[in-house]
Amino acid sequence: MAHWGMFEAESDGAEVTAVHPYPGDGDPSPILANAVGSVRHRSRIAGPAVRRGWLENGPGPSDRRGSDEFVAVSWDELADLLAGELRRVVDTHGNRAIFGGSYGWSSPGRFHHAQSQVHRFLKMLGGYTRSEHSYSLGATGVIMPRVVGTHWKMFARSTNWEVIARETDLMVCFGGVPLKNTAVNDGGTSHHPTRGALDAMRARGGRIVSLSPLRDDLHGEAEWLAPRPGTDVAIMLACAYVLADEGLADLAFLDRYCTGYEVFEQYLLGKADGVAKTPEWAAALSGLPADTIADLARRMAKGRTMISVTWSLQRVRHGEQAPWAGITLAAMLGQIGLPGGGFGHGYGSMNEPGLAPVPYPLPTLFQGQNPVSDSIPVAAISDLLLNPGQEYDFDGQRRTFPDIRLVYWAGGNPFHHHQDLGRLRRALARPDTIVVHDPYWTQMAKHADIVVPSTTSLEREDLSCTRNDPLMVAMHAATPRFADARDDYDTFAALARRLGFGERFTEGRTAGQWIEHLYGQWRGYVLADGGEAPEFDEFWLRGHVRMRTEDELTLFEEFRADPEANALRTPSGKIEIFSADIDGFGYDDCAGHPRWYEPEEWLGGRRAEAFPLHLIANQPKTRLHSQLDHGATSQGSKVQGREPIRLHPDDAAARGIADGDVVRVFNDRGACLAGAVLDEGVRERVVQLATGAWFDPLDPADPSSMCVHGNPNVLTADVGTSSLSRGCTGQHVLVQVERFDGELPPIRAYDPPTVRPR
Ligand code: PGD
Repeated sequence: MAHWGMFEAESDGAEVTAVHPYPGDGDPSPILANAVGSVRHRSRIAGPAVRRGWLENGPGPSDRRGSDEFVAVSWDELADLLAGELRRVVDTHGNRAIFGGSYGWSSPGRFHHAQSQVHRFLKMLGGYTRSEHSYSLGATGVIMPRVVGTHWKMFARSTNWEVIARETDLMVCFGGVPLKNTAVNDGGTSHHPTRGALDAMRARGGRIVSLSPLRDDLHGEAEWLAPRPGTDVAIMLACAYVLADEGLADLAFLDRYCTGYEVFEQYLLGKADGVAKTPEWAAALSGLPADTIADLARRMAKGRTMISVTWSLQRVRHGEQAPWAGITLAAMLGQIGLPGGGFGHGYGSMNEPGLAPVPYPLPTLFQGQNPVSDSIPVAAISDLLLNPGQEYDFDGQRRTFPDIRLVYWAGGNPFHHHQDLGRLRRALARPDTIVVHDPYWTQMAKHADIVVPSTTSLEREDLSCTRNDPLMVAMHAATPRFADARDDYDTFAALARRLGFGERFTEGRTAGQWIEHLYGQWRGYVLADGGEAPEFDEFWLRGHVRMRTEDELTLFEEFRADPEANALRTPSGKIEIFSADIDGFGYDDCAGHPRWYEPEEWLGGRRAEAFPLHLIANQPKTRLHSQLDHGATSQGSKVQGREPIRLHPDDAAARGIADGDVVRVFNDRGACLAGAVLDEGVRERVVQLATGAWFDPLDPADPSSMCVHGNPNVLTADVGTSSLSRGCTGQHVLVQVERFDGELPPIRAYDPPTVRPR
C-alpha cells in the first residue's frame, strides 16, 4: 500500500522491479510506477552520518548547513551522540527548546508512521514544542470549526460520490475537481471512484461548472470559467448578492440553521461599506462577464446544487474566506443536508472526500500527553526559528515563540513544503542541532547535523487502513532493508534505552508484535460491532479484510433533520455566517463574516506591474509532493531535466519562448529554472509549476541561490493566510518568466552529499 494506491510489488530480492495495481481499483494512479527502482536509488541514505562542522565544533548555529560534508558513523556512535545531545538540550534549555514539529506525509502504515513514532518518543522524553494544523488545510482547520464546529468531518463524512452521481443537477466547482489529486489519500487507498462518479452524473444529465485558471482541473465535459486567480470569493459574494437581490435566498433555512445572515447581508448589499457586491463589481475583479456570474447564481437556485470548494483555495492569503463564503452561498441556497446538494470542501483535493467512511476507529499507536504546552501554527517554522521570544497572534490568542535549540524531523521535507526557501535556509542556520530521519538525501537531510537513515515502507511490514477506505491491508515487505537503513522504530527504541525509558517506549514488543497488537485492537472494535475479522495469522496470509462502510452519506443530514438534537459544535449550535468570536478578535485581515480582501499576489494589484504572471504552485500529477521525484512517472514529465512549467501560448510568444525551452522563473524572493510547456488550457497571464521538484541550488552555500530544477517554493511568500489561522499560502505567487539562454547547469538534486569515513 502507498498513499497513492494499493499494489503488488515484484522484486529481484533487493529492488522493486515492477508494480501491479490492485485489480479492485478501477482507476489506479500512474504514480505507482515511481516505486520501481526506488529502494536502491543513488539518493538513498546508506548509513548514519553526522555533519563534519557539528562533529568537529559541537552543537551551535551554522550557515554551513546545506553545503558541509558528512562523516559516516556507526549506529552505536550515532545513538550515543544523539542521546547525549537530547539530554544536553533538555538539561540546559528545557524540553520546550526542542521543536518536534516534524510535519510531513512520510509513508502509510499504522505502526511505522514516522510522525507517530517521533511524537511518542519526544513525549516520553518529557515533551517538545509541537506544530498544529497542516500545510494542506491551515486556514480550514481553524475557520471551519468556528463556522460549522468541525473541519475533518467535512471530508470524512462528506456527501458520497454515489449520492452526487445520482442526485446533483449542478455541481459548481470552485477550483475544479482535479483528478490528479484524487490519486492520493493520506494513509492509502484501494479505489478511485471520482472519475466514474462525475461521468455517471453527466450521463444522467447533471451539469458541471469548473472555475479555475486551469482547464484540466476538471476532466471531460464541463463549462470552464477561468477567472483571475484569487478572485473566487468575489464571485461567490456576487452570486450571493443575486440570490439576496432577486429573492432567491432560502430565508427559512438561514433562520433555522444559521446565525448572523443579517450582518452578512448588510455587507453584501453594500449597506455596511457602501460597495454592493454585485456581479458587475465581481466582474471587474475576476474578469468574468457580469452576466455569466448572475446567470450562474440563478442556475444554482433552479435545481439540486452542490457548491464545491477545493482545499487549494484556502492555501492563499485570506484563505479562510473561500470555504466560509462557499458554505454561506450553499446556506443561502438552503440545500445543506439534502442529498446531492449543499456544500463540499475537498472534492478533488484528496481521494477521501466523497468516499464512504468505515464505522470503526483506526488502530492507533498510543502517544500519551505532551508535557510541554507550546505549539506553533505549522507554517510558522521560519518565524519560530528566526524570532525567539517574539509575540504573535493566532486564533484569538497572543502567543510567544519559544527559543528552539534542537529541531527533530522525521517523515517530512520542509524543502518541499515550506515557502520562501531562502528564508527557510537562514532560519535553519539558527538552532544548535538539526536531526533528520529520512530514507533519502532530501535537502532537509542535507541541512541536518545528525542524519538517521530510515527504511521505506517497501522494506518493512505494516498495517494500512484509513477513515474512508473499506480495506484493512497487510503490508508485506517487498525487499530486504537497504544498506544500513533502519526502521524509525528501532532508532527510537535504541535512543529510548540510552535515555532511560526503553521499556516504556517499546512495551517489550518487536515491530512485528506491535503490528499484531494493533491488529488485535482493531479486530476488537469490529467484533464488538458484530462484524467479522479473522485472527491475525489468517489476515496476514489473506492480505486484506473488507469492512462495512457507511454508504449513502450526505454531509450535515442529521443536523438538517434535527438541528437541536444534532446541534453543531459552534457557540450558536448553528452555521455561523457571522462569528461573534472572530469579530471580537478585531483582526484587520479576518472579520466576523466572509468578505473580499484584495491579496498582495494577484493580477489586479501593483505588484503585477513588476511580476506580471500569476504562478499556480499546485500539487503535482506525477508524484506525491516531493516523494519519489526520481521515479519513472515523475521523470517522464520533466523538460530537459527540469520541472515543467505550463504557459499560455500567447504569453510564451510575447517572451520568445518555445515549447521545450528552459526558462528562468523569478521574482524579488528568488528564481528557478523550469521547462516550458505551452498549453491553451492555461488562462492567459497564468503559469503553472507544480510543487515537489527536489530543491537544487546552483550554489549550495548561498541561501538565495537559484534552484536549477524548478522548485516553486523559492518564489512563494512566507506569510500566513491571516492573523486568525496563519496557514500556508504557497499556492499563489506573482512571477516573471524569461527564456534561459545560459549554459544549462546539471541536475544534482538526487546526488548524495560527500560522506567520508570516520
Ligand atoms: P513529502 O514530499 O511528502 O512532503 O509536505 P511533506 O513534507 O509531507 O515529504 C515526506 C518525506 O517523508 C519524504 O522526504 C520521504 O522520503 C519521507 N519518508 C517516507 N517514508 C518515511 C519513513 O518511513 N520514515 C521517515 N523518517 N521518512 C519517510 C507536503 C505539504 O506541502 C502539503 S501536505 C501541502 S498540501 C502543501 N502544498 C503546497 C502547495 O500547494 N503549494 C506550495 N507552494 N507548497 C506547498 N507545500 C505543502
